[in-house]
Order: sequence, then C-alpha cells, then structure tokens
Amino acid sequence: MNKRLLQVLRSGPEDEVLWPPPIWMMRQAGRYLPEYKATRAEAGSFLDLCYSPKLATEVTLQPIRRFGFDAAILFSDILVVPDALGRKVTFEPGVGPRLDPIKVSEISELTIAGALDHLKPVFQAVNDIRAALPPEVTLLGFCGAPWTVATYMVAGRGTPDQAPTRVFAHQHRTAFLNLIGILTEISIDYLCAQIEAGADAVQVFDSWSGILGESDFNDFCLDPMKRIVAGVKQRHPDTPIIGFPKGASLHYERYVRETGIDCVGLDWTYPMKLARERLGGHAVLQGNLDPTRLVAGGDALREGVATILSEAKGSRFIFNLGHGITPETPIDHVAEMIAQVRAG
Ligand code: 1CP
Repeated sequence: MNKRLLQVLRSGPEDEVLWPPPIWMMRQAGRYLPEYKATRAEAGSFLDLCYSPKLATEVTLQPIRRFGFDAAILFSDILVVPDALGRKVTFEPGVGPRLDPIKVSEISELTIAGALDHLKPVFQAVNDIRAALPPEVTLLGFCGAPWTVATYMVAGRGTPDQAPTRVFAHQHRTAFLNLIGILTEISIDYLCAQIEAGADAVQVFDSWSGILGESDFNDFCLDPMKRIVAGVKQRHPDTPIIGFPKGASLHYERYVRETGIDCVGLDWTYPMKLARERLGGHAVLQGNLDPTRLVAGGDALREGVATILSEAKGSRFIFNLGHGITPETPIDHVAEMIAQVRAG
C-alpha cells in the first residue's frame, strides 16, 4: 500500500512506527487560501459549494496541489445533515451558520427516509475526488458527531458554550435523546455511503464534546459514538475511523477505549506524553498543534512543532492541528510547518 497516512491508520500497537509522520490539517480547504475564496465566490452560497461535485472537488484538491498533504478531506460541512433532514440551514458570510432552532414537537417529525438522496451530490464529489487524487493521497470522509450537530440544530448557531442546547437537553431529555438517536442513525448511513463512494477512512468531529458533565458526555457523546463505530464497522470492517472529541480532557480515555475508534484527534490542551501513555496503546494519535501557533509563526511555531515531534516520536502518529486552521493564518507558515514535520 502506498498511502502512508492510511498505512498508519491501519497499523496496530506492535507495528513498526512510520517516521516522519504523515500530515494533514483540519479545515485545510478554507478561507486562508486565495484560491478557495475565488471558488467560493464563483459558487454563490456556501451550500451551493458543498452540493456542487465539481466545485467541492476543486476546493478539496486545492490544498493538495499547493502543499502535498498526505490526506485530502472531502469538502463539505457537518451541517449538510440537518439540511438533508429538512431543517433550514444558511451560512451567513462573516457570521457563520444559522439554522431555524428545532422545537420539541418537531423532533418526532424528523425522518431520515430520503435524506441520503438529498446528499447524493456529496457522494458524487467523493467519487470525483477519488478519481482525481494522486494515488498516494488518503481520502477522508467525515460527519459531525450527533451531539455537535444537535447543538446547532437546537441553538440555531454556534454560541460560546452551547448553553441553549444544554438547557434544552435537561428540560426535554426524552426528546433530545430521540434527536441524538436520529442523528446517530443517519451518521452511520452517511459515513457508509461516503466509504462506498471512495473514502479510505472517516473522521467524526465532536467539536463541542468538551462542555458536558460526565453523565451527559456518556449519553450524548460516548454511547452514540459507540453505536456509530459498531454500525460502520459492521458494513466496512476494514475502514479506519478517527474520533475527535475536542476538549474532552478526562473523558478522552474512556472515549478511546470504549468506542473502539482506530485513531483519536487530540486538541492542543491534551498533553502528548499523557496521550502516549493512556491512549497510544489503543489508537493512533493525531494532532495536536495549537492553531494559534500557526497564526503566530516564528519561534512559537517552530517550538510547538518540535515539541510535538519529539514527544510523539516512537508512537503511531499523524501530525495535525488541535483544531481547524483559522482564516487569518499566513500561508507561508503552513509551508514552514510541513517542511519541519517532513524533516522529522
Ligand atoms: O464561507 C465559508 O467559506 C465558511 C467557512 C467554512 C468552511 C471552509 C464553514 C462554515 N465550513 C467549512 C468547511 C468545513 N467544515 C470542513 C471542510 C473540510 C476541511 O477540513 O477542509 C469541515 C471538516 C467542516 C466541519 C465543521 N463545520 C465543524 C467541525 C469541525 C470544527 O471546526 O469544529 C463545525 C463545528 C462546523 C460548523 C461550521 N461551519 C462553518 C463554520 C464557520 C462553522 C463553525 C460555526 C460556529 O461554531 O460558530
């Protein structure tokens, strides 16, 4: 197999470690790239971009052409799933996503029949990206974790602590668990369809998992992820699954051990040494550069990258950021980071 990143994802604790580690970047197609902004302007709305196989393929390939990352990630968004479920979703330039907040009575009316049809352009994009990618580049599919997607469906937007959704979940627990159940079910089908269209591996983004108390984490994050991993593995046992429970701190360990994910995304607050000790025997590690170091550049970037490389060396590891790259990041800093990682 000549895909280095996929090779690491498939490796076990006893396998030889691949070094220098493969590298990709969360949100690697995005507004820090002038070519992305040009295609985005051509597309019209953000959802038009997501649902155009031609343009989604183009923006997926842009960071591969420019930097030669070891993985391409399908260009789409986690919120195409609520859109496919019939919720109103818009992306306001400079503001972020806006949804019609879902009411308790609307949850029981949600149906996943037909939703996958709505997402066909996404599967076409996966197919087209696969055909256009150099053979050594791993193709990643993705979805949002049920909890993270639900926070946007309930609050209608991103808020600093997603408190509206936490209140809703406490006040209407049965309905909220039904919503999580529906999102879990559709996530399994959605990821499987991406794999069938050509994705080599998939990542589940739980960007808001770090704001929950233990029992809520168990019910809203851990149990659904267990079901997603089991459901996808049942149909595609050889496809690696990456889980990214951002900010989950002390919950990381159980998340890794109990869900059976193949690889875990580490945010920048999780100490690499601890990750090796507690998580490395169970999953490949991925991450964990603070994205603000990439914005700052200079010594902050060099030292951040060097520390991660020295602490991760000897473990099954994929270099990445601890969260997505931000639009103000200078492109030169990305090239410098890649050169340093590739030098081992
Ligand atoms: O107008 C634009 O160009 C909007 C910027 C943008 C981009 C480039 C949005 C709006 N989404 C995306 C693409 C995207 N989103 C990808 C593409 C693949 C890649 O990584 O290159 C992926 C994987 C996502 C995933 C996503 N969307 C997450 C999970 C990861 C994370 O960053 O935490 C979340 C929470 C979203 C919701 C979303 N979509 C867009 C924004 C600005 C947000 C966050 C909103 C908020 O919380 O305020």
